[in-house]
Amino acid sequence: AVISLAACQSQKKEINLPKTDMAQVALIPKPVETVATHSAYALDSSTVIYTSQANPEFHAVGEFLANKIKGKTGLTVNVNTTSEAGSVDRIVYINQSDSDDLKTPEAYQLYVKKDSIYINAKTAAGAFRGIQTLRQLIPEQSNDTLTDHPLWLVPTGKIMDAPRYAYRASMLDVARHFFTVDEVKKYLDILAYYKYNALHLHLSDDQGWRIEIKSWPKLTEIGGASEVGGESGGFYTQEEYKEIVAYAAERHIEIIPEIDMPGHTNAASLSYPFLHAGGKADKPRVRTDTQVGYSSFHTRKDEVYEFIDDVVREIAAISPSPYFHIGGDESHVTKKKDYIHFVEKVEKIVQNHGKTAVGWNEIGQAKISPNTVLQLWNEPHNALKAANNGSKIIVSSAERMYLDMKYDSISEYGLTWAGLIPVDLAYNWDPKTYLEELPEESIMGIEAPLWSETISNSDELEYLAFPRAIGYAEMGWSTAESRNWEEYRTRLAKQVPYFSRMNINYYPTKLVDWE
Ligand code: TNX
Repeated sequence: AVISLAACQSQKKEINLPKTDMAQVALIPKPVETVATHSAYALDSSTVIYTSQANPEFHAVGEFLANKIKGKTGLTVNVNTTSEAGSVDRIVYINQSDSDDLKTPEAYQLYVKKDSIYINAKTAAGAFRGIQTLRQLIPEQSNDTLTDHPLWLVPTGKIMDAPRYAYRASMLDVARHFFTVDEVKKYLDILAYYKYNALHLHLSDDQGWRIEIKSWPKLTEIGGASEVGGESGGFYTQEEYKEIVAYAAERHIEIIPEIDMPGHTNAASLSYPFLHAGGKADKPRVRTDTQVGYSSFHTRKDEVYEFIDDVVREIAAISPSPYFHIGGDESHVTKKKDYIHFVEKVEKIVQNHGKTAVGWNEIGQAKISPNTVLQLWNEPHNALKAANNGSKIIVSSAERMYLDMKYDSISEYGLTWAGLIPVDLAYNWDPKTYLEELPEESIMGIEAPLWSETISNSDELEYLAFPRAIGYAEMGWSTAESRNWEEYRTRLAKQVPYFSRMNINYYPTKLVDWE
């Protein structure tokens, strides 16, 4: 007769579980503390997930886990309902906890015991991060010999974990080349697996405008119809944008919209010529090249600010993020005094719509308010000045973090203006020591931008993003002391089965002995 493991357990017959080592699993980002207890939790269809009942957000985290277990193992695991009568359930509890040990919203505790798993967190976001760790602990291969059906042996032990930085983001430039809703969703899936919590979308640039603005329809009719290289471009309707926001929210990732201005605005000015500065700025025309620094909005016309007010209002209404990114980079044909005037006015517009402004480091030339966030890509002095005035800084060093830089001289896509960024250089530095003068408290977090001049689909996006974005995930989450390239590269090598299963392209750098 066939005897299930559950039945065996109920009859107190122990099967001999092999010795495991939780501390040897290739977890990325590396948790703050891992204590292995060397036994195993046998995952099979008698597992049931229970979540803090009253909280629908925790229930959703449970459903997310059940889905991912299904995808990885094929097992159907119930959430908040028992499995078929008679079997002894092994339970995964996802609990809302107010333990003092959980110090930040994304902190979590994960206990894996022989017959149950506990994930404790203060918030659903914390539980969600914990779920990613559990996903990584579930082996790719089942054990088919211990009993009459396959078991996925999860190593037992405990993990106490919390992020170093509250903000861990990537940016995707959907303006130079448009990326479809599905392509953005796939990127979000991978970012979530490595505990990112924000994706900044660069929604406008000289070559294209990518978000529907109902009060200014030509932005997408005209401005949305082009991209680098001359293909047809594209844009998100507001419904599609909301779909991206909702998909990200299910993964506890925030979408930060950027409308880049006063420079990088050729597509907008082509749609509505009154926006164009004149003077040194190039006359608007369809641009499919990759030049920068030639366009500018007019900074002294009231209609320009009325236009911006409409754009910010419509986007703010569909964007739950507290942040609105106003760009501000490379406005080389805007006079400095006009630029400063513009930034100060647009910052106020953003604030009037209930959002906190974020801008590239050039906005530090203006008198920005202390709650405005500055994204540091190339000018530390502007970041330091803003930080001294109370602003938080997002570290996005072009030389270390630009996902659009080539890995090495033989890599296929990418640019080289900020240097080559091989996978070890990308990983092997620290935001703190990189800019000593910047107090740690001023660093809100890190963001790895992916500009899209040379890429136009998921395969190419993934080639540049992976594996480097995985290193930034660890840089944003794990403690500085726990990071070590030689040890990290062995964990990175073990991500291949995940890449294969999820059909993720990556650059197979020789610096890693891929498995
Ligand atoms: C600089 S970084 C830019 C972008 C380009 C990128 C290419 C920044 C704020 N501006 O307009 O796409 O270089 O690497």
